[in-house]
Amino acid sequence: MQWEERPHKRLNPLINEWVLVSPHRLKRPWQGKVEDLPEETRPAHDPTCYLCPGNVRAGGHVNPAYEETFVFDNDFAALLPEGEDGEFNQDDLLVARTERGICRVICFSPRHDLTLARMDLEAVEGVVDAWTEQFAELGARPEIRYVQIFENRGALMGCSNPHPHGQIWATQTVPTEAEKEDRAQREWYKKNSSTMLGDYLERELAAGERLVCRNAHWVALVPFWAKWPFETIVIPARPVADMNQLSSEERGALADVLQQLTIRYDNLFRISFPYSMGFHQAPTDGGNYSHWHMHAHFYPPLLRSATVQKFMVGFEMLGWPQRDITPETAAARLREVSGIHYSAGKTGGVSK
Ligand code: H2U
Ligand code: ZN
Repeated sequence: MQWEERPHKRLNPLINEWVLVSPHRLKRPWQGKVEDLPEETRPAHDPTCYLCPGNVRAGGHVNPAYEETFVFDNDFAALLPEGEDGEFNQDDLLVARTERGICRVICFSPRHDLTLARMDLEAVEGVVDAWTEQFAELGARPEIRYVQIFENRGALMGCSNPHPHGQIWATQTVPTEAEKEDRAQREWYKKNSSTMLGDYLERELAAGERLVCRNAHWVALVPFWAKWPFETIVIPARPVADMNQLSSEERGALADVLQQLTIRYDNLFRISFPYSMGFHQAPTDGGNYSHWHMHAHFYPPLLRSATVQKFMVGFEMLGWPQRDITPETAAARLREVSGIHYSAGKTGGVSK
């Protein structure tokens, strides 16, 4: 079977859903294009930015003169920690439930002009440490069963501010995506006595064709079932369920692999590459989650250039997600670009 030429479906075993791959539509040569967009220049401190040190946020809060990372409760939180639990059910058709939670914002750096890809390694390590602290603190709260750490990067992803930052939403129940992954990983573990992603990683390391970058403890690759053009998954070599279980060496290595990956993303089209990324980790309700293998997903929407974006519309909304460029081709593109940020030397923010 010529899988590179024939339309086919691929299974995402983490959530038990399919993606349609149509490689024959892209027999044309690689059309990745570097456009002549002016390099966005931003000041190191923007007096109108609500995330910069010393500035005023909504509601009158003043940011401290922070020097590394800074975490605060979201002033427009989507979930609130207090309140009574309640349920509404009319004939199992009109069903509603209260959901409590905590939403926080995490500034990655005091520097308004940097991004994860442009920060030095030590600063990215600080971000990983801050994520780990937040996960531990929020996950320990009895009313919290899941901690979702994520970053929306770029206006294309609906991000409101270029200042390097992410968000954390901690919820009373496990959200849908994590729930699906929990179920699939649990079944795999019961059947095989090993984690699904551990077994998957073994195959990917042997095959090599979907790998993007790696170090002693982490591997970034385009998953076999990727639905976004340059989607990647970042997997720890050791099957750990959550950040609490990472050694300090593994945390440092996570910062390194994230830096390698985001630099490659930026170099693809020579822009600050937009994406939504986030970690999937075991629920924090104290249950047995040895079947969990934590990981990060990167979902970038760009397809062939800085201005050609993939939309999930039509058949994809109603049927299956679909892709033209194969995961193997996408991984090769990401491997081919330099591991040194294209702006290195210009911003002074890049260490390698
Ligand atoms: P985005 O990066 O996805 O735009 O999120 C930024 C968050 O910052 C958003 O959730 C919050 C918004 O509610 N925010 C504050 O908490 N305080 C502010 O003064 C402005 C924005
Ligand atoms: Zn700022």
